[in-house]
Amino acid sequence: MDGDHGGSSDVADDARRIEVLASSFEFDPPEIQVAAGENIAIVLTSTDILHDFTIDEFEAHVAADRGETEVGGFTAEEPGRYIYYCTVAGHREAGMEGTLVVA
Ligand SMILES: [Cu+2]
Repeated sequence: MDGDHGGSSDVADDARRIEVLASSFEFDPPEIQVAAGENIAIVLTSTDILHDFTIDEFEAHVAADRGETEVGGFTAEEPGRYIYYCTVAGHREAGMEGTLVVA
């Protein structure tokens, strides 16, 4: 665990793994599409400093320090468009956001 940025949200056994790269200050990909009700595992790799991937509505959270890869899960229950972002101080403000599309 990485101190302030805490543990990862639980990952379901059948989750679909989606690889995400985090760097200052963007996510690759900037948009992720999933099906409503689908179990997702975000496989987050940081290319530089500590970053995380957070979706408030689904309590999704995973943090990765430089060069690390960590996994965190969520289930997107409701169709819609949601924001994923990095909670490290100043990162979201610097543009570190992406869009989760649940269809
Ligand atoms: Cu960040």
